[in-house]
Amino acid sequence: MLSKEQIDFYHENGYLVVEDVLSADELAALQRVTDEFVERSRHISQHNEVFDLEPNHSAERPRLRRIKNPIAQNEVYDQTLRHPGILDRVEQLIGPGLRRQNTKLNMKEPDHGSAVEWHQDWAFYPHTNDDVLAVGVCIDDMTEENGCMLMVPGSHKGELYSHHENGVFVGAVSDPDFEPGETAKCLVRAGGITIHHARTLHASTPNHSANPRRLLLFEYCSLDSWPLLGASFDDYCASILRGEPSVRPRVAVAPVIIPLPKPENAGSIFEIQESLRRKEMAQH
Ligand SMILES: O=C(O)CCC(=O)C(=O)O
Repeated sequence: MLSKEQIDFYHENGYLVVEDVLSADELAALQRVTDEFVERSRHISQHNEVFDLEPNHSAERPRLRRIKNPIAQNEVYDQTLRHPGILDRVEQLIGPGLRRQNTKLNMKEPDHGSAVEWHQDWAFYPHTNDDVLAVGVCIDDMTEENGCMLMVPGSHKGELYSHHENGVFVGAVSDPDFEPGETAKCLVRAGGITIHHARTLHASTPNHSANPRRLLLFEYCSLDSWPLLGASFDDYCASILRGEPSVRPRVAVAPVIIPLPKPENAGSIFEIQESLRRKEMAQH
């Protein structure tokens, strides 16, 4: 469970790191399954509904950038989504009751791994209230060298930046004069987790180390937080992890910009951010 200090830290700063959430066996299973996906990607040469590939991916040197919707690809990922050590902690922040939104596994292969530009998840999926957050499960140690996540403390209480350029959603802060100011590095051992509020500004640099950085990301919402872009009742019910459906959305004031229209290649954040002109993190 989270301590009062950890809960206060999250509400004050909009993010939190928790070490040692998974057991050694749970971590080993995640690493094994993820290694198997990298092997499978050798047979793929183009993005598809499961794999998002780095531009220089090849059969000899597989460079997988993302496994899409991992909970549908392997039960080990689905079990991790439902891990009591994660759900108990997330419920302390936005419960009682929980629902999932998207899931994804971002990979940064050694000496490569694409940057993720500054963005707020809220820009991708606005809801009726902002009791919405993402958990990053560290499959490898996350270090400064291999492209750890960077957060802007307190930014979840601030403005929503435009993620549009030339009238199209580009999935990253597009203002050419944007400066993140003070940033915090999330350094976490494998088996630990990061938690960040949907409105917190965050990014990560490429991987400059000899070690992979694989991060399994789960988006969790309170049950009374409904997606503004709509959801069928069946999908809403199927996404519930704890608690009962709530057809009475709680509507709270939060800035919203609808993430439309989407660019042509909208398969993953990496593809969406490719159209961004201002690329800050890729330079690091
Ligand atoms: O993989 C990362 O470093 C951050 C990923 C992220 O923020 C996202 O996919 O929305």
